[in-house]
Amino acid sequence: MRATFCSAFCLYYINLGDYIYVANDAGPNYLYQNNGNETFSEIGLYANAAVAETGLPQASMGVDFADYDNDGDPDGFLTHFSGECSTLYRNLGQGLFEDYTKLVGLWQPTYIYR
Ligand SMILES: [Ca+2]
Ligand SMILES: [Ca+2]
Repeated sequence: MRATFCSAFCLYYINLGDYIYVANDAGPNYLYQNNGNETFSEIGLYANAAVAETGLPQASMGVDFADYDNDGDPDGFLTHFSGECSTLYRNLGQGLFEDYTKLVGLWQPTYIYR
């Protein structure tokens, strides 16, 4: 696995079959695909699940996967540092995702904690 930079522990394992999603504070997030031979390949950018629709990474703080649209594929929801919006990655199947944050109206940034 690649080195990560997390000011807080932001590592989550999900059961997408054979994938592990790692939410990184600083930098793109990682999506590891099981190669079936006891190794994993990092495919986050290829799968379109590493950075926001803007192409920029977000300061990820938490992640969970659930099938919000009931199509059988688990979708990813990430929270980020204050001042950034949360991100919804819709699972298109075949290990590919699309940023649906704006489409579902979740694009507004969270409030800064004071
Ligand atoms: Ca991140
Ligand atoms: Ca789904």
